[in-house]
Amino acid sequence: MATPTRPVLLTGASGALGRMLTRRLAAAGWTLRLSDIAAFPDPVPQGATFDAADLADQTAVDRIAEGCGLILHFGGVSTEHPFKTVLGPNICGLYNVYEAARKNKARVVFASSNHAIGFHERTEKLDADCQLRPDGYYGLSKAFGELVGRLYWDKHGVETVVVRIGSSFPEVKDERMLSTWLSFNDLASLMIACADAPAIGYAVIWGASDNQRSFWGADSRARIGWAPKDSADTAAENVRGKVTENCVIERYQGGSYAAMDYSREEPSPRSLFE
Ligand code: 15L
Repeated sequence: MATPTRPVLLTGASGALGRMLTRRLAAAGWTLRLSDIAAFPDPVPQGATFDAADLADQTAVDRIAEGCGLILHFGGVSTEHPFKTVLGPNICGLYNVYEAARKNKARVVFASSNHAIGFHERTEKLDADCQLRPDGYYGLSKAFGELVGRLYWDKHGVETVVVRIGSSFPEVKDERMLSTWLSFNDLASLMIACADAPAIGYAVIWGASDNQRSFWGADSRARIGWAPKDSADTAAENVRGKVTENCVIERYQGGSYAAMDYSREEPSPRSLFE
């Protein structure tokens, strides 16, 4: 593994995934520029600095990204919220991050989410070029972010790896996660592969471990040189029967996010306009 030559900006550093990546990437010898709107709760490791910034503030984003060669963009609202809450960090913030990437000729790894495609049914096996079907305002902002990445590659040559993260937690918590789980080890190794890959262009990868029950199929992982090593399969017995009684949650890949504020009459006719 080559250590990146220019500093690496990690937005969302104070979140659960940001803190985990900080520990691992700093230990790997990376020079990290950490940022978040919230204070960094851990001791800042050697080789790293922390600078608080609001992603909606373009001047602040320009400041934290200056001189960086890689931006791991994990910042912003990370669960379902009203549109107005999502708008600043996840929509304006995305634009600010990509403008900064363009100015600094930086590669971007965009932490997208399965909620960008959450209204696909669980019976479907999706390839990464499937239709975007967001399951809420948060998922909509992730779909927007994926398209910003697409635009900035086509128009400005800014490279992006979109990682459509499933469920990245220390443990598998329910039956859905047998399909969506991404281990911390696999996420960290994916970040390293994204830094190491010689040429990426625009690539979309399912952020999931090697789960037999995965909802997801083909993507660009071979181009990045990444393969997950962990699997949710070993947790199958522990979570057996951990399902809800809500038919919307259980029908769609996005699970509970699809059911939030759901006002369509159920069951919807599958044959129409699907
Ligand atoms: C996400 O995008 C969220 O950030 C995370 O908290 C989980 O809800 C995850 O999706 C999931 O779908 O399990």
